[in-house]
Amino acid sequence: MSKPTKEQMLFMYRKMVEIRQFEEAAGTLYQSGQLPGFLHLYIGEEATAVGVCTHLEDDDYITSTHRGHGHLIAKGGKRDRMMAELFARTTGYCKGKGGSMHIADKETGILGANGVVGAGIPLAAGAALSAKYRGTQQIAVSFFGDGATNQGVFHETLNLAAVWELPVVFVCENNRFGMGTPQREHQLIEDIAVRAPAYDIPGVTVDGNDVLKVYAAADEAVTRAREGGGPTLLNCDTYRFRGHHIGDPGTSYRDREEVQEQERQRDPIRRLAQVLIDEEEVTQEELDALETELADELEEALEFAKNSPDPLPEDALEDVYAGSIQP
Ligand SMILES: Cc1ncc(C[n+]2csc(CCOP(=O)(O)OP(=O)(O)O)c2C)c(N)n1
Repeated sequence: MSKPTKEQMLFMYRKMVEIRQFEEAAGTLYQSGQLPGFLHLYIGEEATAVGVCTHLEDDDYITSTHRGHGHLIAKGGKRDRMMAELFARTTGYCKGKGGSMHIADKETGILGANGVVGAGIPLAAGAALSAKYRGTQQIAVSFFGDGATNQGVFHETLNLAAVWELPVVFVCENNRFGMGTPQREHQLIEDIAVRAPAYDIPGVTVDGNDVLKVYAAADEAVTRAREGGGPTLLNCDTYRFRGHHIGDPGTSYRDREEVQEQERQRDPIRRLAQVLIDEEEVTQEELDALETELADELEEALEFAKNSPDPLPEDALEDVYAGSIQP
């Protein structure tokens, strides 16, 4: 099993904390009425995005979901421009026109969060096909949930990506629920990796809340894709600590005790902190200092977002790709 260096582990810790802080702040801002739009929090699932994206180069691609902030930060998205997008300001990644579910940035290979469940899966395959056609070393990664694996587009894409040996990694984040529906009520399989042999590609399941396990499994999948070996389905067993969206308390379809148990036992940030302290001679004080530094940086990101201008009404006519009928 490939093991990251201490520096890589600290980098992954930093990224997971960046995501957690961003999400907690976004949740508070939304609930106090300061953010327009909608919000799906990723709290508890940070290890998946970070364990995978740590292997990616700047010019590799990712496609994301409605629960996308974690993927974007892990791939290099900046919290100030993301926060500005949530505030619908002109300095946001989409000039305030996209919001939480549509953040995209071609400079960092982020081909978009996506409000359509499963829609990022074929987009990643398309990006991988383009990389293969152009003969580059780039790969594409698609993140999606357990619910998305019931979509036809998941099956069609895995089939074609396998046939064409595309440089793509399919990363399922099985957080055990599709909205308020527990996994056992929307599919009879428990281990989603069993869907991979149907397309004759490797399927691997890991503890998605253990960033070191995700890192090791992603290493193999990314290397395989980059070296021309074709796609892998990487299934990360994780858990959503919060409701499906910001307005969902998340308690009507699961026991409060179950959530508390998951938070106690499987918090990916606390688990990595323990490893750093036990095995890498990092102190709690050093981790606290890092968190303070990142909290200060987030404060600056917030100030940047709040002080950025709103779009003007006429900006709605820019960046429109549909043709218009002139009278
Ligand atoms: C094509 C489509 N169908 C339905 C929805 C409504 N919807 C939004 S999120 C969601 C559940 C998705 O579950 P999953 O893929 O497991 O992702 P998770 O929310 O658990 O991260 C559904 C059904 C949608 N956005 N798009």
